[in-house]
Amino acid sequence: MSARRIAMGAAVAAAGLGWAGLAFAQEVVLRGITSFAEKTINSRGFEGFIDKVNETGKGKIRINYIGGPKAMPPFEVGKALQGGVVDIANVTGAFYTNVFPESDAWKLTQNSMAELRKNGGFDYMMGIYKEKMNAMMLARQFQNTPFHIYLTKPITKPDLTGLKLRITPVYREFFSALGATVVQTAPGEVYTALERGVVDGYGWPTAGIFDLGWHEKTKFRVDPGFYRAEVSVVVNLTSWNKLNDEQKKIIADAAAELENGFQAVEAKENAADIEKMKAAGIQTIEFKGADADKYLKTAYDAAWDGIIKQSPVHGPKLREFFSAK
Ligand code: 173
Repeated sequence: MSARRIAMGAAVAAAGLGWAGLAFAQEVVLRGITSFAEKTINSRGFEGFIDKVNETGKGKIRINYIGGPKAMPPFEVGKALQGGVVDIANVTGAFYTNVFPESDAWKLTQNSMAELRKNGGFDYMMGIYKEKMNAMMLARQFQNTPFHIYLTKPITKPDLTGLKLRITPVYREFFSALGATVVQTAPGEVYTALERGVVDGYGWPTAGIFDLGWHEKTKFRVDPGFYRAEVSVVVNLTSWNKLNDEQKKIIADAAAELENGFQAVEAKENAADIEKMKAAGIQTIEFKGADADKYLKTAYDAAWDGIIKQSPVHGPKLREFFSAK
């Protein structure tokens, strides 16, 4: 509860619960955080969602936007959400495998979120969210954007032997299977790692490197892309359950609008960044035929093997729900 709410509550009590005061005191304030730099592509959807909630929720519900990685390290957001230190977060599953390892499986979905919400896959995953994080996913933004390997040195085949790459859990098993040495960092450390030559490249989705200045240090993008990036709005269940139906609806409506509307945004952003990379002289290394097949098969097999090893009961179920039929 914010200091202002406590103060208002006290004022309302002193005034003998006047109607206007009571209505004002009922405004609930949720603490919101993003695990990506503010105003960059991975945060903009969430920032629009907050604006929408605060506009339609006036006097009823408000999200207090605390900010991004300057306020909280990205790999701590899941724990903060689990413990109710924050109520609502913009985050990707790879950043909270320290809470439960299955969170990273979203990257392996080959069915749309609309399909997963129908076929039971979403509900199955929400059971794990509830049990292990006391949380629920409200909206997935990215769902048709692959990741790529970005490099400072060229390669000619799907073999990363001798290269040191920056990773998150998204890329660990795959890059390791291709022979790379890997080093995990938050996005905020990638620029310096490239600048100092500590890494020869990194994993990242199709869009976003210009937001972070990484294009200055990047010479190659490897195609095809692999997996599907996931960035979502996740809410603490205790905080959610305290809301009344009207407050829940304001949030749920804004979330549905975000999830359904984001596919047009990501398509446009991805196309724009591919053009910008060309213009910036970033060359494409494209695997074709058997090399491309091997590359993608290694990507999915290595990642599923990793998840199933860590989660022998849920892993195979998720693979069934998430894989293309
Ligand atoms: O590379 C990353 O930091 C990462 O895991 C990620 C996941 C989703 C969107 C953007 C980056």
